[in-house]
Amino acid sequence: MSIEIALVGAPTDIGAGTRGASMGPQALRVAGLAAALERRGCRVLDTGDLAGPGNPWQRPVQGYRHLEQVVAWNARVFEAVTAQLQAGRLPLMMGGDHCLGVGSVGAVARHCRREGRPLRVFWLDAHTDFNTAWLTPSGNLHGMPVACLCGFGPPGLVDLGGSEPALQPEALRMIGIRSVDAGEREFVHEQGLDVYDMRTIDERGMRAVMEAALHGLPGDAHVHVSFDVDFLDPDYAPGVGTTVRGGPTWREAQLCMEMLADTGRVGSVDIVELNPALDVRNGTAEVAVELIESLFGKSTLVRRPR
Ligand code: NNH
Ligand code: MN
Ligand code: MN
Ligand code: MN
Repeated sequence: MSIEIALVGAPTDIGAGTRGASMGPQALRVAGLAAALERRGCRVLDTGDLAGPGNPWQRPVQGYRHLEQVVAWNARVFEAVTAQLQAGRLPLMMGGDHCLGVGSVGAVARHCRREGRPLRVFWLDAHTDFNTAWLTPSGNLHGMPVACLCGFGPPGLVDLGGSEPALQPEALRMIGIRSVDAGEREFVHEQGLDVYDMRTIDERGMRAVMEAALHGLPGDAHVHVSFDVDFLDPDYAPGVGTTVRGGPTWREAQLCMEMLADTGRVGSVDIVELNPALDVRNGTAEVAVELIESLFGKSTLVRRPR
């Protein structure tokens, strides 16, 4: 039986420093996300958009901007993603900004723990998102979800799925990194995150990087792909709030997605940080959809040449 994908819209920019990611879910729909997945042979259920607090556009308080609203949104995402996993569907969370990864990955981590399945999270991003209240230069919670998932962050986010941290650093693989804040960098090293930055991709190539990141993946593993659209080079993806030059090209990103698809283990996905207010003719949303097609098995040739 074909897999059934549940699209879960989370239209908010509550954790970002630029407004507009709240329009991401609609832009992905307009770019044809559901039809693309159906072309891959998946059944698609669009569950619509979650509702949550508006963006009051306030300054950070004790290192966090909009903490209360970020907690509320993540609680809803956690609940919705959990419900789809329990129904046997593959949740695809359409953000919204990347603070929503706390709820999404948190729900997946708890589901995997219940089922006794190992989890590996691929964080495709220009940024490591490993800030804390005392390290952050901005207070924006979209720079902190990985730290929160590993147990470093405020109550309401670190304990969303229970008392122990959702993730151990060993479960994470970060690809495409090229912007890490000074204090964040020390903390990334201290916690031993497995980071494949752009220099590594330049030197070894995307293929070797993905082979290393996939190495030892258990046969029964659940793979979660958290795709921050700013992973991509801004030449291909201008429609994000925090562009960073020197990212993967369209083709490098395709290879990354194809190699993830080849595992046959992709069990949940986020598409976040898409900002239609900054996009050009919805082109970034279209690129995101093309990459998701590859993540679900689109390839040029039916059989790989030997
Ligand atoms: N590191 C910066 C911060 O914490 C920027 C984070 N922005 C992102 N992360 N888009 O993916 O403010
Ligand atoms: Mn399951
Ligand atoms: Mn991110
Ligand atoms: Mn990013």
